[in-house]
Amino acid sequence: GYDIPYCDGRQTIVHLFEWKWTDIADECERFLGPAGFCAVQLSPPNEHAVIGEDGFPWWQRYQPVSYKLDSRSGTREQFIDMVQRCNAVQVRIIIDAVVNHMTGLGRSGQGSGGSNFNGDNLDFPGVPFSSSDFTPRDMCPSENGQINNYGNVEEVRNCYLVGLTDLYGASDYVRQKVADFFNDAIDIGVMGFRVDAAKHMWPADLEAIEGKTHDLNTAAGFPSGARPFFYHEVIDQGGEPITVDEYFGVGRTTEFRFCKKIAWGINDFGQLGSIYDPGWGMAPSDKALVFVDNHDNQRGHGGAGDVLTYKAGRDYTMGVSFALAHDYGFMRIMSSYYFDNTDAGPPGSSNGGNTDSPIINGDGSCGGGWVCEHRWNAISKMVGFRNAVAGTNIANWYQVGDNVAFSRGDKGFFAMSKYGDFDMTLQTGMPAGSYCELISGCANMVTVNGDGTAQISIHNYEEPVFAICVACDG
Ligand code: ARE
Ligand code: CA
Repeated sequence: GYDIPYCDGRQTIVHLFEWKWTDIADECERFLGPAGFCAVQLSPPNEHAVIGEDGFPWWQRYQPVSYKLDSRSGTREQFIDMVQRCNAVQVRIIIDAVVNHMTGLGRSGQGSGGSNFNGDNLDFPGVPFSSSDFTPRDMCPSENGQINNYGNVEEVRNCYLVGLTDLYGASDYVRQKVADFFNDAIDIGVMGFRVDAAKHMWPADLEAIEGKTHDLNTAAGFPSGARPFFYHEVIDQGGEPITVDEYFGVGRTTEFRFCKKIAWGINDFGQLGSIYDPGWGMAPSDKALVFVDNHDNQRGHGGAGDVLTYKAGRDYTMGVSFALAHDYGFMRIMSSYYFDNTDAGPPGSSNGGNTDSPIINGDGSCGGGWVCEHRWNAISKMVGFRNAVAGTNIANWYQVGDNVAFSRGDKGFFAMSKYGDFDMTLQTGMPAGSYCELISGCANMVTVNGDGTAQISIHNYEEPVFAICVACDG
């Protein structure tokens, strides 16, 4: 199926939002591989509009001009080199695939790869797409051709999302062009795709496109017959007719309710016990792609509200650590750049639309405007924890007031204390032995007794998190 990542047991994707390909290749080798990451989600790698009048915003990359691999993040050659270098250290590449639409109306000129285009004329010679490749106007029931009412399924899927020229996914030609784009990436060695705005595409069209895709490239280390990994951006928080389960046949879906659940749970630990809430329509674990925040909701775009971000540093550390310790869904970590202006592009971009490389400080943190949440001590250690406990369920649940703890089968034990002040003997479910507490870098050694109990201590206000596991010592 399309819901299985091929990562040799590695359990976490990191979204390196707006990073350049050359920097991602370096990051795979110097950090992501050794830290045990499964994959990197890229910003859209294909040719996009260049929107200088708005200061080269991040969202120009969600306005495709062609499927040439030539974007703000780099050239085709740089893309190929990145895929190869990341694959070589077991870190896979996932593309953010924007295939519901092309640029907005009113946009024209030259894209990031030099192709001409004219949105108003539905003319994208770089593909090429022309007017017959866009959803016929009479199929969109809204008066102005835009999506105004999320309660009308035809409108959501056949009209223009914020003025973006809507591709006609029922057309064989369009399906083939999109599949060609996917296959080009697959043949280079890419593992999977985040399908942008999948709510606005008919599941049958996605099924047809995915059905045309190649198996993953065995020369890149994938098993023979492996299908690409797909997760679909479907913002379903209840209350709309389009629901995530419509997409389970074509892969996983983004689970936006998880963001809220984590934010509410960190606010009130009493709510941490029901993070996965099937009664609210949340996707089952093997269909859910989960995250604490994403590039939209961290800045008030799609699905915002009640979301933790890097701006709430301590709460964010707790939220991501808890999410990584939990057994629900396949996890993606957000890696951001600092922003105040919600339109602002990456560091360096206001100056001509290019991107500065992150600076890696001596202590492993990032500079140069990059937040690098994935390098935060507790978060990166918990990525290792999640790998070590994969396949186990939550057990030995304990939650009293502002403290929570649980085991993952008999393979690991996690605890968190909101104000960094906790001392208690708890059942860990783990074999007797001496364990390195991961977050402290083994400064705290923990003894699990013959009956599975251990003294659990947290005395760290900034990183009030505790984790031990069988297969992650050292
Ligand atoms: C930009 C300008 C617009 C302009 C347009 C066309 O901001 O003013 O009209 O260009 O010229 C991103 C940005 C947009 C940006 C777009 C294209 O967020 O601001 O528009 O790029 O440059 C809905 C969709 C969901 C979508 C969110 C943002 O369902 O798919 O809106 N998310 C993805 C990406 C975005 C990206 C796009 C789609 C487009 O992750 O980064 O947009 O490729 C309720 C509904 C949700 C709805 C939400 C917000 O919660 O349930 O379905 O999300 O409201 O409307
Ligand atoms: Ca559509």
